[in-house]
Amino acid sequence: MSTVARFHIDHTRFLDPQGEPLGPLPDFACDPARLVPMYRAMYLTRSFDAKAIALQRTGKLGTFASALGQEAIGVGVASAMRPEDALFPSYREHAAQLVRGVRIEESLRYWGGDERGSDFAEARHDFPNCVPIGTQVCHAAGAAYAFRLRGEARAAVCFLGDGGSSKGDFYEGLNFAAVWKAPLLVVLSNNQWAISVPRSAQSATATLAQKAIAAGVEGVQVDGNDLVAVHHVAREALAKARAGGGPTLIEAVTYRLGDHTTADDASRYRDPAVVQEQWSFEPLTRLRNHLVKLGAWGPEKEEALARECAETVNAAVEAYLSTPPPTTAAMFDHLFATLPAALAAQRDEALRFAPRTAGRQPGGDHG
Ligand SMILES: Cc1ncc(C[n+]2csc(CCOP(=O)(O)OP(=O)(O)O)c2C)c(N)n1
Ligand SMILES: [Mg+2]
Repeated sequence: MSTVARFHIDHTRFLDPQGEPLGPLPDFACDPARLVPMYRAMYLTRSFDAKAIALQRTGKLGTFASALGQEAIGVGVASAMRPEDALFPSYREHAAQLVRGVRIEESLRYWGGDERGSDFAEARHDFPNCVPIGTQVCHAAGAAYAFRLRGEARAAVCFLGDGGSSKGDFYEGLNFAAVWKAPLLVVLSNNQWAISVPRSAQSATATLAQKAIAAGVEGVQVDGNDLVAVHHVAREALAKARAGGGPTLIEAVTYRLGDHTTADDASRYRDPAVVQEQWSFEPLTRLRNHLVKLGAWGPEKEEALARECAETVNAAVEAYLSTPPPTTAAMFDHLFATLPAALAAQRDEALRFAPRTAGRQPGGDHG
């Protein structure tokens, strides 16, 4: 008998949970001009998140999926992307979307059930939120292959969750991306939960990163609450992709500090003591402590940032709430060049009821 294949999975972490360097840091991690914008983006994401939940609770927004505790992943990865790259997000990646230039009011429109929220004014290359679990891996693999065929030095970046890594679409997308040597980065935000199903009941593998190995894709694991580590591995993976080195899977290990969505109550299936303990690993405090040690941050800057983010978010909420709701016919408008007869009939029927459904009706099923 002989061994025909071996593999290992590396785990990257630069800052410990208190923000202390564990060893030499990459150059960017000692440069406040690079780090402070990423801290600000994480803070804005968290401010937006809290406001969105409050809007849902007061009937002004539909179901919303919070990114609380996962801010370092989206910000670290999106900050490593170039404008011409393309993002394929799940429904929990507004941290990445805000860095890409998606506006808060656009995101609110989307979560308010208004599809115009996905017609981004900036970030024109980016795909809308993907609610069907895992399917975006195939979309991203196809786009990455197209970039390669056209000889463009662009990459497709796709986000999904731990639960999504049990889907066929995940393996199929990775498999083709590997065969095609497509410039694809798949970011697996392992927040330990797929709604109420814990990581241990989803996958028997020691890591989720190793699922890439079966497809011939490089798989790495990173501390998803350490922005420095996330940004570093994403930069390396994207440089490799652009240089023709093929796809990478990054498993970013984190913890979902909030409910699955506003339609969920996680206290029914999680021990609050465990959630409380996970707060000591959360990413904002970790990066802030590091910035303070660099002499780049302090209480005054923190207070100013809090005020600024509140103003930005409140202005976006105003813009969202003053947007006239979409027409009843809008849901049929962008499906087909010529609407098939069955849908045309549904459209006519919907219009007959239109007066009764006038006014803002936040909704949308994100289950
Ligand atoms: C194809 C499909 N099946 C089931 C669902 C219902 N669903 C919504 S979220 C979710 C769990 C996803 O968990 P994970 O991939 O870990 O992402 P997270 O929500 O934790 O970010 C499921 C099963 C869906 N949206 N799409
Ligand atoms: Mg999950």
